[in-house]
Order: sequence, then structure tokens, then C-alpha cells
Amino acid sequence: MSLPIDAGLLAAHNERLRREVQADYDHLGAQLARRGIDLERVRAQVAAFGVAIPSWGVGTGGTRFARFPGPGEPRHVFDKLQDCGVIQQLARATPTVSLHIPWDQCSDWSELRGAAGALGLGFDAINSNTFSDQKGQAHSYKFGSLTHTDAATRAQAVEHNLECIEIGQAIGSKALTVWIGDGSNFPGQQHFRRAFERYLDSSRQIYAALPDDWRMMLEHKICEPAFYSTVIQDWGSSFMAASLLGPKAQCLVDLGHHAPNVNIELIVARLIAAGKLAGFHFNDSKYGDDDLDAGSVSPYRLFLVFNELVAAAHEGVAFDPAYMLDQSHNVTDPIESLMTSAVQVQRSFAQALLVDRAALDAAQEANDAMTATHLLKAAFQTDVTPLLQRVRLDAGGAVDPVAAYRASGYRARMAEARPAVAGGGGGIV
Ligand SMILES: [Mn+2]
Repeated sequence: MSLPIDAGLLAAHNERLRREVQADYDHLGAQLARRGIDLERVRAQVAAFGVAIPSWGVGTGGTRFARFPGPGEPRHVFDKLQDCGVIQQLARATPTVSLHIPWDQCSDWSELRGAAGALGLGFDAINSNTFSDQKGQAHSYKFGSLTHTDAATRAQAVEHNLECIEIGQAIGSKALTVWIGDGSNFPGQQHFRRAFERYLDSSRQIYAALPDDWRMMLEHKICEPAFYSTVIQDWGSSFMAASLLGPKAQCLVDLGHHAPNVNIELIVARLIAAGKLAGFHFNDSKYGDDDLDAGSVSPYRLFLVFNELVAAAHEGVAFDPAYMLDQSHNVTDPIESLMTSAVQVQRSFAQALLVDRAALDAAQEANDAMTATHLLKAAFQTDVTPLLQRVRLDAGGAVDPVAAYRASGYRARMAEARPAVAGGGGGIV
């Protein structure tokens, strides 16, 4: 397999750091052993963890005001895949890619599947797009898609989702993620109940076309681009829709799609309890759907989300959440941001595995709030960096992915190989 970053360069990078990593890892193991935790067991769980890369994330993002393109941006889906290959080669936490149609155009999907395989990548959920108009499209989504008042527009949006399922089958996806921008900007503009009914009617047609082993992931969002109301605004609307559609429909939680200060880990617990947690779009935010790098602002919140997931798994709850990053990189090299974010998500998972579940159960039963919160902090404040480094070393990745990436000169090479093109796909969802 020919991977994008030179194997010799990577090996030299790791050799310089290998001894230090092992010493730090052994020290962490001794620390955790005193707390009754077997680091080797944790390592096996962390090594098996993966989070999908969004294909749209490897291009530079933007805001409503401007986009400032970076050098060597991917020109098409094969370039995007190669950048995803770099991320996986160095960070070893992102074995899959999530495509977005029609941003990702391809005339031969089996060729794309082959190219992914050659990079050691597979495909996660496929994402439809009925929140923007495409060239040559008969009906506009300006006033909605799956919930539009016009039946022909709704039919066009349904048809696009059916096409996404077909593409997904060709590349080995097992899920369709549906986020719509439908909603209203003025009080009175939209009949709330009728719009929701139209959503259900359209979604039932998509649901009916799902292969048996597929899931339909419904993504809610509080606002934007509709700034007064959205049809699938919150987890309650999403849960209602998923319940009415059937067992293959579940609710996807994008961390940025809530009002500030909403208790997202509680929503996660509710959806797990209802058997309706589809998975996540990880990112971080300060004010709204900022699409900042996962854990860059609120790493403790990310840890608390994973605490709910690990607790449920520990208690034997059967669920299978899909993990994806969904970020917009405006001021960083997207490859560096995605590697850092994947490692951050992996870090939160590892920290959550360190929570003393029996002691926490006992503290909760005894209403001992201080002990309970100390137990969470003890896990969160453990520096698991040597564990993550060791996992990457074992898997053939880089001890320090960003340092190895910078040393490789990959971006400069791509700036030569990929002349800048006008426009280009990208977006924030
Ligand atoms: Mn999202």
C-alpha cells in the first residue's frame, strides 16, 4: 500500500520519540494500577476506536462574510480522499470518510471505493444536501425541501435522498444522514404542524427505500439558515420524527446545533434510554454553530458526553453510535485540525474509560455529590497523552501527527500539484 507520507520520514520521527513514549506510558500504567485500572485493557479499547472524517472538512471553510482559501486545497473527491489518507496515516483514529452529495461528484463510485481501500479507508454515513440549489435543478429549495409547500419540490428532494442511498450502497455506506435547512424567518411564515407533517410524509418515502441493514440519521439544528424556526429544531422534534418513522430512524447529535449552555450530555442519555441515539457530529462552539475544532473550547463537555456513552456500554446497553467530525476550518490547515480533533475525541473516550464506575454508582446512591464530581474530575484530569501516543505507534501512525505532517512538506507539495480553483465545495452543516 502506498500511503501519502513517506514511510522513512515517519519511521525516523517515531524512532526519535519511541523511548520517551514508552517511559511515559509505563509511568501512566503504574499510576493507573494504583487506582485499580488496567492500562492494557484501556489501550485495547482506545485502539479500536474510530471517528469518521467529513469529506467537506479537508477544504478550507468560511463564514457568511468571506472564505480565505488555503494553499493546495483538494480539487475533487479523489484529492479529498488523499488528504483523508494523510490524516489516517498519521493519527490512526479516522478509518472512515463521510461523503456529502452532490459536493462529492464522481463518475465511477467503484473506482472511488478502490482508491479509499488503497489508502486504508472505508466510508461511513452518506450525507444528502437539499439546503442549497444545484446547477440545472428544476425546483428551488429557497423555501424548503422535504417540507416545501410545493409537492414537486418535495418529490425532487426525496429523489435526491434516494440517489444518495444508491451511491452509499456502491461505496459501502450503511447510513444516510439527513439535515434540512427548512424552516422560517418570520413569525407566521410557516404553519408549524403542517410543515412537520410534510417532513414526515417525505421522510417516510426515503425510509421506505432504506436497505435492511441501513440507518437513517436525523440531524436537528436550532437555527440557521432559517432564523425564526426550523422544522427539525431540537432533539424532541427529531425524536418524534424518528419514532414515527420506525426502528431504522435515529437521532444524530451535532454538538453545535443547540442553544448555548444546553446540557448535551443529558440529551445523549435520553436518546440512549430511548434506543434512538444515531451518533454524533463532533465540533465545538462558543456562541452558536461555530464549527470549531472538537474540544478546543469545552473539552470537559466532550468528556461528559463520552462519560454517558461509556457508562451505557458498561451497563450493557446495546447501542452503536456513529462518530463523525463536522467542523469548518477557517484559519488552520484542515489536515492539522482534523488530526488534532480526532485525537481529542479519542482522548475524551479514553478519559471516560478511566471513571471508577462502581465508586460513582455508590456516590450517586449515597447522594454524595462531592465524591461523585471528584470521580469524574479524576478521570478527566488524567493525562492520557502517553496512551494515545502508544496507540498511534502500535498502529504505525506518528507519535506527534502535526509535527510529522509539517516535517513531511505535504502541504507545500499539494500547493504545487493542485493549482487553486475558483469556488470549490465546502460548507457548514
Ligand atoms: Mn452536522
